[in-house]
Parts: sequence; C-alpha cells; structure tokens
Amino acid sequence: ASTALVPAPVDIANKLRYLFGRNGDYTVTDAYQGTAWSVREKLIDSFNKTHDHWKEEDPKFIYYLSAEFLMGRSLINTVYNLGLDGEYAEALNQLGYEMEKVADAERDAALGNGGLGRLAACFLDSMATLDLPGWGYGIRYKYGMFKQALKNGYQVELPDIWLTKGNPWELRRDDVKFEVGFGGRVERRKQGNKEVTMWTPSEKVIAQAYDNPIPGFNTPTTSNLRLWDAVPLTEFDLSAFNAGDYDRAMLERERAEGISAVLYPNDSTPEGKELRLKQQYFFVSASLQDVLSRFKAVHGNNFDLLPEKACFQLNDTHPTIAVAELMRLLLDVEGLDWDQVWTISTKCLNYTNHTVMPEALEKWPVKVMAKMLPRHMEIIEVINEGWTKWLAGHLKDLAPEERAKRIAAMSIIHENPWNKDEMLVNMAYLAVVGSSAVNGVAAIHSNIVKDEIFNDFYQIFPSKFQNKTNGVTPRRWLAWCNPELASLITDTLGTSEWINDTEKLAGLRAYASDKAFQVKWAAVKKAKKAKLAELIKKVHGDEVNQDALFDIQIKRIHEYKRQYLNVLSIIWRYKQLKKMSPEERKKAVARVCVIGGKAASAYDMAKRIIRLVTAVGDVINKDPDTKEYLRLYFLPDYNVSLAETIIPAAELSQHISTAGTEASGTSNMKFQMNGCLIIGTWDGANIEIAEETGIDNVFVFGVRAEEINQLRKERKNFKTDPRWDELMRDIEGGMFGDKDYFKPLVDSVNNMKVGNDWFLLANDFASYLKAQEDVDACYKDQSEWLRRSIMYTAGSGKFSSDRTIREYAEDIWHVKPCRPTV
Ligand code: DL6
Repeated sequence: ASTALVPAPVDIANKLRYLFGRNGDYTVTDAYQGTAWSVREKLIDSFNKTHDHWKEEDPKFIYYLSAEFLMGRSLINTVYNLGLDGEYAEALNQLGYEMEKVADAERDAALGNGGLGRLAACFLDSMATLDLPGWGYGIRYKYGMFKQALKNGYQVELPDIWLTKGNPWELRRDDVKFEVGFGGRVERRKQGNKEVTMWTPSEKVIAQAYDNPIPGFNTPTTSNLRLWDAVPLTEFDLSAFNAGDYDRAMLERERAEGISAVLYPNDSTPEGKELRLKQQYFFVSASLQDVLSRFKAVHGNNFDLLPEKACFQLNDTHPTIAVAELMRLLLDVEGLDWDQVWTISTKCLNYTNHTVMPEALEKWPVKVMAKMLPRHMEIIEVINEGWTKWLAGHLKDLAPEERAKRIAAMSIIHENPWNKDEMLVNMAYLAVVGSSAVNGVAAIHSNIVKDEIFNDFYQIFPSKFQNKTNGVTPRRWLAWCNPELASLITDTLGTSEWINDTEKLAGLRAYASDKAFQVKWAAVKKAKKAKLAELIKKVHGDEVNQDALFDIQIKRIHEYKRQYLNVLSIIWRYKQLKKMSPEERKKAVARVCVIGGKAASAYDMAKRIIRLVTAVGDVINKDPDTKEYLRLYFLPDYNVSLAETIIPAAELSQHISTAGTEASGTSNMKFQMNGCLIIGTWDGANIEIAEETGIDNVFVFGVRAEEINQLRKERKNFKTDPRWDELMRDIEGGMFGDKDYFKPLVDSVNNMKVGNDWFLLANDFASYLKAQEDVDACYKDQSEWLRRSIMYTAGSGKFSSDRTIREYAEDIWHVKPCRPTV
C-alpha cells in the first residue's frame, strides 16, 4: 500500500536532471519545473493515502459538476497547504532562488471565465480542508480563458496556450476512459416482456480522465479534481491515410479534440452554441458514468443506495443535462423503472443559480437538443409531461384559464418568446424540477431567486429553496497571497488558527483603534502597495505616487458591473483637479486608480468600455498639472495570479453593480479579508459584508434593488445631473479622442432613442460622487481609515468558503468529514 512507502525526497536537482536533462545552469523556469515535479510526488502520496482511506470507509461523496474551474497557479498553494514551505524555500535557496520568484514562472490554469469558476476552485480547497469526501468534475480545456493584450488601447485576444510545458499538477489516468455519444437514432426493442430503449449515437468520442490532486490545509486530506479530455475513438484512420485521404485520416481526431479545446466565453454570440451543449454533455456523461462505475464496483446494482453514497451539485445551468443523463443511464443501461429512477435521480441532484441575467439562464432549442441528444430530448419530454400533469392536479382549484397560464409559465419546454416557431428547453426549470435543493449565492440573490426568477416554483416547493452565501478560501486569498499581513495577524492573535477558523479574525476588533497596531498594519499595506507600483511600472513604464490612495476595480467587464460609472467619476475628479490652483491641489487626496478585467470577445460594448479606460488614462497620466494627484491604469490580462498581487495592495475597491444584478460577488470578500475598504451598492454580498464590517465603515451609495423596476419605467423622464451632462458632452466632443468609437457608449446611457441606461448609471451618478467625496474625507484621517481597514479584516470571518461548504455539507449534501489517519 502507498502508506508503506518512504516519503518522497526534496530533490529539485534530481528532477531537473532526469526529467528534463538539465545539469546546472538553471533558468527560473527550470527551478519552477524541478520544484513542481518534486512537490508533485508528495502531493500524490497524500492523494493516495486519502483515497485508500475513502475506499475503505466508503463514505457519501459530493461531486461538484462545473463547466469551469479557475484554479490559477498551484505551486505556492500546494507547498503551503501541505506544510512544505520551509523545506522547499530552503532547497531553492541552496540553488540560489527565492520561492516567490520561482512561483512566478508558473502559468495560470485559467479554465474559467470569472466568479463562478473561481468559486468552484475555492470550494475544492475548502472541501479538502474540511476532510469532506468530494471531487470536482469538469473539462480539461486545451486553451483556457484567452490572454488579453492591449493594442493601441484596444483589447486583443490571444490564445491561452497553458499546457505547452507540461502540467506537473495532473495525472493522466489511462485506465479511466468512457465513451460519450452524440446524434444518431433511438429505437425500441422487445426483450422478454419488457420494452428496452436503445440509443445508437452517430458520433462517439472518448473522455480521458486527468486527475488534479487538491491538497487540504492542516489535514492529511488531498481530494481530487477530475477533468476530461476528449480524444478520438480510434487513434488514427490508417486505411484512409493509405488510400491517400489525409484529411479524412485526421478528421475524427480534430472533431473529438474540438470538444475540449476551448473554454466558452460566458457572454458570447449564438455561433458555437451547439459546441457548448456538446461540451456540457461530454463532461456530464463521463462524470456520471465514472461515478456509477465506482458505485457498482462496491454496491452492485443496489441503486436505491445511490443517494446515500453520492450527490451532485450542478454549478449553474451548465451541467443540467445531468438530470436527463442520470435518468438515461439508470433506465436504458441499468434497466430500472422510470418511477424508481426519478426518485433516485432527484434525491442525488442539487442546483445552484449564479445569475439573474436572463441571457445566462440557458435555453436550448428543442431542434438542437433532439438532433444532438435524441434520447435525452425524449426523456426531457417525458419529465415535462409528468411535471405539467402533476401541476394540473396541484392547481386544480384555479380557474381553467389561470391554471393553463401557470402551467405554461412553468413548463420545461416552451415557446421562444422572440420566435413563435421555435420551442426551447429551459435548462434552469429542468434543474429546479429535477433537483432536491435550489440555492442562490447571497441573501439578497436568494430572495430574488425565490421572489422573481423562480417564484412560481417557490410557491409550490418553498422548502426546496435555500441561501448559501458564497465564500473564498482564506488560504489563497489572505494567508498565502499576503504573508506579511498573515504574520501580523498571527502575532497579534497569538495563534494561526484563524487560517482554519476565520471567525477568530474578530479578535482584531480589539486592536482597531490601537495606534501602535495601526502603524504595523499600515506598514504591511505600504509594502504591498510598493509591489503593485512595481507591477504598474513594469506594464506601463510609469512611477506612481505610493502615498496616493490605491483605488481598484477588477472583475469581468460588463455593463451591469458599471466600470463605466467608475471612469465617469475619474474624469470628474480630473476636471476638478484641473480647475484647482497648485496650492489647492496639494490638499486633495491623490489617487492611483486601477481597472482590470476581460471583455468577452463578442461583447462589443464591454470592449468600448476598456478603450474608454485606456483613452482617459492616456490623457490623465500625462497631464503635468494633475499627474501627481491622479492616475488611471488598465492592467491587462487580469487573472488569478494578478489578483493575488493587486488585492493585498488595494485600499479602496469598487463593487458598484446596479442593485439586484450582481448575484454575490466574491472579489469583494477577498478585498475585505485584506483590509481594503469598499465603495459599493446595496447589492450581492456587499450587503452582508457591510453587516459584518459595520455599515458605517462602508461607502454605500445608489438606489436599492426594490426601486429598480419603477426607476427603469421612469428613466425616460429622469432629469440627469448637470455634471453628468457635462461629462457626456466631453466624451462625445472628443476630449479623449476616438469620439465615433465612444458614441454608442454615450448613447447607451444618455440617448433615450438609442438606449435607455438599463443599468441606471445616471440615477446613481450623484450619490456615487458623494460617496467618493466621503472616501476622500475619510482617507485624510489616516487613523480612521486604518481603524476601518482593520475592522474589514476582523469582520471577514463569515466569508471563508469553509463556512459556505460546511453549510452545503450540512443542509444540502449530507456529507460528513472522513479524515485519513496520518
Ligand atoms: O457565485 C459566484 C459568482 C457570483 O459571485 C457573481 O456575482 C456572479 O456574477 C457569478 N455568475 C456567473 C454566471 N455566469 N454565467 N453563466 O459567473 O457567480
């Protein structure tokens, strides 16, 4: 057994010699490779021990099905989670390297678009740390989230080729492969007195498993993220090649590999949508087949036991085809009856909603689904028939017309409201009907889920709906990315237990007004600001004033996230500074503003927003009158590792979505943990953060979610602030160049004929500027600012993903910790 093995040595030079043929004279990349391949062995030891133990104990498992896992880099996280930091830092020092520099050589694993994918990564860290038997399941995209570059201030997208140098953090499992089919026909045959259904796909690919061990912190548990790679059924069509048909010889490989080639951008055009459905079915089918085959190896055909051994969390609607696939596998492959299978399946599945944006609630045309997954379409039709029939009985006391209306509104298959000739499968409704529990990701969002998005369903099944406020791992997002702050916290609290129990951070409240402690706190922030200043210098070539307030907005670029509103306030600040005398300027609060984030390649308006940021930055940063007091930089290629540098340095962070539009947000939690003050709307998790931090410590502005519908109706008559009108004229008039390119942007918020300011920037503009004035006033009182900063970290205990995962485990999954013995 693996437990009898001698622990793997710390042998960086050996790894370089025998894996890479290098004999001294190493580059930093070599040092990274040697370290990673050495750490990998220790990780595998821990992985094997955990899985031997779990095999023996046979506990219930949670399987987190997600189309995205935004893992970032692994080296630092693995070394620290496994408690190997001292050993490896020492070994690297002997070779003449610093761990931090070496870690920088790793490419990010960017298999996700944003919050949803990063949440999945935080959840895996917490599941392992809490010793919960659980795996993630997803796709091993060959090209992750595109690399963003700037060309003359415009976004350009480059492929993210992250696997070229190999990946030390994964293990290919040549013994774990499953066939996944598409298309073809469905037939029924008599077998004895039973009718069996046979699906014969017209296309098949192999799902090849890759395991990515996930180390918990302060525990011997190392769990797993299993990612699927699509490969052809036959290695190579030699007969076609021999017959001179080279294209056909390669075709099957290309078609198969295309499935796991590219991460689909979350805001995209309809083109390529079919490929997305293919990707979803591909990873869901492989994952379910994998779980069932392990279950059968232990429990045979006793499938009634499945809900006691396995549950699946559907991370948004992307894996919802699991409802039909689990039914198909149990009905057609295992030969169970419909009623039994429906009971098993609904007990095993749960669904998390992550968005209120209607465009992100997936709906597949029946035609597309029937062609690609004919058997699944049949199953969905039968589910819907049963569901609508049940509804008719349940609503029997309603007047017939009202009843028919309610049933139509809740039908899983319905007409496309924009095209009466098209029928759609509503994946969110399928997930709600086919799951035991449905949850939102912050208190306000879960209320919107109940009261608006799925209100009809909530009225019928109130107990199905829950809230699970998101969280982030305090390991990556505080302890490892900000070791200076972590040491100060540990020294002050006299324990490092807060890394596993963030509620202990509340102990910092007692020091919030302590001047000596504030001095130490400020020194850490200063050091982190210096690092960010270094990065800005590297990217933009500019030195920035490190005593300025570092003001940050980093997230996907989206109209609802309102980076545009931030830019407008920066322009306003610039104009005010320009009007001041040199003496007056000296009294102003200097700011270094940073904006970062990617715009989906097909999201035109988001790309224009990026260009506006860069264009405004070009003017402001060069202006000799103001450049000491105000800068604006767009940091390209925002990703997990960039966030790890930016967040610890931030003093103010912006979470300014229109109230009711951001489901939760998780970067707000990361900033909070690092003692960064927040300017934000009463939206998503901002609300709970304000409650925990003390509402007076947060710069809250803007209208409330319950006002939005009415304000949208009245928007045409809204009287805009004269300062707003002035800024619109400035942009339209070419103050930042590119006026034709910016015209649609101005129109989208200002011209009632063209757009209607759907996200209500104009409504919130005045109160936003007022909140920014409050920020300045507070920053001038450094002692008050530092007191608040400490209160943020002290109040961040609730937002550890350990708390979130504990709640999922107790209220939804009913999975218990199972820790291997050391
Ligand atoms: O729940 C994680 C994260 C939330 O914090 C964000 O507020 C929300 O926007 C994000 N949702 C998505 C959904 N995208 N799609 N489809 O990324 O989830």
